[in-house]
Amino acid sequence: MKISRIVAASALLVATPAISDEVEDDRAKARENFQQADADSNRKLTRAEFRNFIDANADDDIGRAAMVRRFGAYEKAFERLDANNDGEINAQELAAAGRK
Ligand SMILES: [Ca+2]
Ligand SMILES: [Ca+2]
Repeated sequence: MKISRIVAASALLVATPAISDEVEDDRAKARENFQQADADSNRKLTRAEFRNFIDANADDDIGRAAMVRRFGAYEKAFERLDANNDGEINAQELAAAGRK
């Protein structure tokens, strides 16, 4: 168990820089988009704010945002991300989804 975890960690370390840079880049952009979409700056996205967030991410070609936009699946994506069902998406809920 422990060994396989070390092997996995090593595999991450030797991953090509181009790919990890890209991921890091996307994360930074997504963070920026989150802040811009969060109109009232309460660090949570309502459905309307989330829509803007997805559109901005789609423009930047981040994750599955373009697909969500193409299919108009905002509501579905929102429901899936809103883990605690409070009707808003916070940074933790987003991060948890990003790890899946
Ligand atoms: Ca907000
Ligand atoms: Ca929530």
